[in-house]
Amino acid sequence: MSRWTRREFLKISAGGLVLLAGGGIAIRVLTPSLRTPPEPAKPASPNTTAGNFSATNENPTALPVPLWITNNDDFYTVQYDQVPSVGMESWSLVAHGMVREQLRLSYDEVKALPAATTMHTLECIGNPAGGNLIGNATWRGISLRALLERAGASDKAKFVVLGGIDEYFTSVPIATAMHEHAMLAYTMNDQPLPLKHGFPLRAILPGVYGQKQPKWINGIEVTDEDKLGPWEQRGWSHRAPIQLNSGIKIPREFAQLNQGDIMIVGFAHTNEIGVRAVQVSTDTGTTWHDTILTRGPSPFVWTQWGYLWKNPAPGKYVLMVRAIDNTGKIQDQAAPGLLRDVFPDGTSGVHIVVVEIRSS
Ligand SMILES: Nc1nc2c(c(=O)[nH]1)N[C@H]1C(S)=C(S)[C@@H](COP(=O)(O)O)O[C@H]1N2
Ligand SMILES: [Mo]
Repeated sequence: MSRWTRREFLKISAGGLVLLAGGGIAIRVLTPSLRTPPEPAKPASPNTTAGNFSATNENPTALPVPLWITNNDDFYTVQYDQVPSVGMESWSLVAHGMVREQLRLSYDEVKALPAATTMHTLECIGNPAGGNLIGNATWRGISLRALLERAGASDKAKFVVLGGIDEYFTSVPIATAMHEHAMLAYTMNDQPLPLKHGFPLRAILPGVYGQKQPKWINGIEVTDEDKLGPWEQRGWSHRAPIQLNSGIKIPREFAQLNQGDIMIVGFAHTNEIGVRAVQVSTDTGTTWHDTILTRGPSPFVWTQWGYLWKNPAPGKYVLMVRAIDNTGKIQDQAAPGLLRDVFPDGTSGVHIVVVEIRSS
C-alpha cells in the first residue's frame, strides 16, 4: 500500500470540495475558501483506504432492510503510518503498569482464553457526513475486562493506554476498558483478523471513534496518568465519543434514476446513547419522513434505515437524512455536512445527496 501524500484526495461533491488530508481526515469545504487541515507532525499523513460501499444488499426491494455487514476487503482502513510487518515468533501481549502481576501472553495463550463474539461498528473521527470511513463487522476475541482482572489491575488506576507495534498508542478511561463490550479481537467476520485491520490483535471499544481502538496491539498499560496519543496531540478529541451521524447509501450522489418507486436506504450511528429514529427529506429539508429501522444487537452497531419514496415526478432533488438519539437530540440541519469540518470532534452534520429522476 503506497503512502498517501498530503493532499492525497480531492473530489468535487455537490458544489464543494472534499479534501482528505492529515489524519485520514476528510474535510469538506466550499470553494473558493479552501481551508487547510491542522498541520500534522511527521508522518505527514496516514494511509487511508475507504472501500466502496458494497453491502450485501445493494438494491433493496423490501423494508426493513437487513443489517449490513461490511466485507473485510471493503472495510475502510486508517493508519497513522505504514501497516507494520508482524513477526509472530516475537509477538506477545504485555499487560503492565498498575497491576498485581505483569502478564505476558503469546498468541496461542491469548486464543486459549475464553472467547466471545460481538458485532461492532467502527467509525473514524475523520468520517465526513455520510462518508465511507465506517464499517460494521463481527469480531471474536477475549474480554479486555477479564484480562485486566487477571493481571490484577489496581482500583486506583484511572486509564488504560493501549499501544500497537507501529508505536501508535492512545488512552481511554478505565471504565471504557472494563466495559462488557470491550474486547481484544483476533477474528473479523469469521476470518483471522486481516493484517491491515490489526493482526494479530486489535481493540474493540464501545462508543468511541476508531482512533481509540488500536490495531496490532502488544501493550496494555494500566495507569493513573492520562496520555495523549499522536492524533490527540494534534488537537483531535481525546475522549472521542462518536457523534450522532447518519448517511444515505442508496441512491448515490448524482444518481440518475428512472421514474418509479425508489427505495432510499442508509445507516445511522452514535455512542451508547443509541439512535431512536431516522428521518429523510426529499425536498431539501422542508418536510421530513420517518423511516423503517433495522436495529443492531447493541448501540455499538449502526442502525439501518429505509424509506420508500413513492413515484417522484421527474426533476432534480436534494435528499437529506437526520438521526434522532435516545435523548431526543436531532442532527442539526442548519449545519449540513458540506459546511462542517470533522476537526476536532467528528461531525454530526446532515448528509446531503443530489439525485435526478428521469421520465421513463
Ligand atoms: N496501531 C494502530 N491502531 C490504529 C491506528 C493506527 O494508526 N495504528 N489508527 C486508528 C484509527 S484513526 C482508526 S479510524 C481505526 C481504523 O481501523 P481499521 O483500519 O481496521 O478500519 O484504527 C485505529 N487503530
Ligand atoms: Mo480514525
